[in-house]
Amino acid sequence: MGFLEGKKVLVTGVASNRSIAWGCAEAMHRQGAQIALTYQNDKLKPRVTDFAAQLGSDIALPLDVSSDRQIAQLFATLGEHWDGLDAIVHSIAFAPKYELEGDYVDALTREGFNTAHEISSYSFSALAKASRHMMEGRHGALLTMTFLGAVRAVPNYNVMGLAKASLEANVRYLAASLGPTGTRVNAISAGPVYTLAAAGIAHFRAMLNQVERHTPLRRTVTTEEVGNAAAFLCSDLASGITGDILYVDTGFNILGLG
Ligand code: NAD
Ligand code: 0WE
Repeated sequence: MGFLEGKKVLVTGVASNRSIAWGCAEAMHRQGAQIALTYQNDKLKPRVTDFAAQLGSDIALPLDVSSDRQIAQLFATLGEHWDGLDAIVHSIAFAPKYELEGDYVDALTREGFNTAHEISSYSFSALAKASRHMMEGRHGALLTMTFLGAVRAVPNYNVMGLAKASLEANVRYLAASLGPTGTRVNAISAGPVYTLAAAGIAHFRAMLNQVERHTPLRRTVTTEEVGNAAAFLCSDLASGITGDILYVDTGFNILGLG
């Protein structure tokens, strides 16, 4: 029997079979969780509906986090399927592409800054707020995905690094706020993975190669490994852990020179 048996989990951010969110959904399903997925737009709807079916679920619902109406509607519709919710995986980030190329100060714009923060950080607290009534008093868990660029200046990550720093602070403030209602809030800081979000980034392959050469485990992390850690953090095995950032990055973050 899995350690998420009987838990109802909402997983956002599946766009392909390489998505970190898909690694999370599969791992949590393996541990016995019931899964609901969301899709960002109509183009992704058939694909995500099929992904849900692969996990024995018929719940695939629209969610563009830039829309307050869609956020409210998501939990209204989910409430028609489920009487409560045990966990949410937030695996969503976006900045305009021009922000992720070249020098930070050169690339920076007010609009790029605002979009990165709204889609990548505000959305996590917006989901926490809108789902509160469904999660209260059931040892619930919220989980989001962050990156080392939140705490180090990583070339080209630029304003996304600021948005991830905000997201990590969000984890701590949400943990303090929701802890008394029994809900835990954590993040996984994943090492670089070749997903759709990474495919558009200049020199991403070179960065993966560099990580492989230097990181303690001498390889990059897999979405299955991130998923297994996500399953743990959303389970009662992690009942004493909240407000934390867990590095699942083959050890890269511990390195100094060389
Ligand atoms: P991905 O492209 O598979 O997933 C990104 C998801 O964000 C997509 O499903 C997309 O639909 C969704 N999204 C973007 N804007 C949205 C919006 N307005 N409303 C709703 N959904 C929206 O890429 P991924 O690498 O799996 O990214 C998932 C998370 O993991 C992100 O938060 C990313 O920052 C984080 N992360 C990625 C890496 C990496 O190297 N790939 C490393 C560490 C952390
Ligand atoms: O968080 C991310 C990437 C998130 C992302 C990706 C895109 C590509 C397409 C946000 N917005 C966009 N906008 C687009 O138009 N990662 C952790 C992966 C990533 O992205 C990098 C990285 C790493 C790692 C960008 C530069 C340097 C390193």
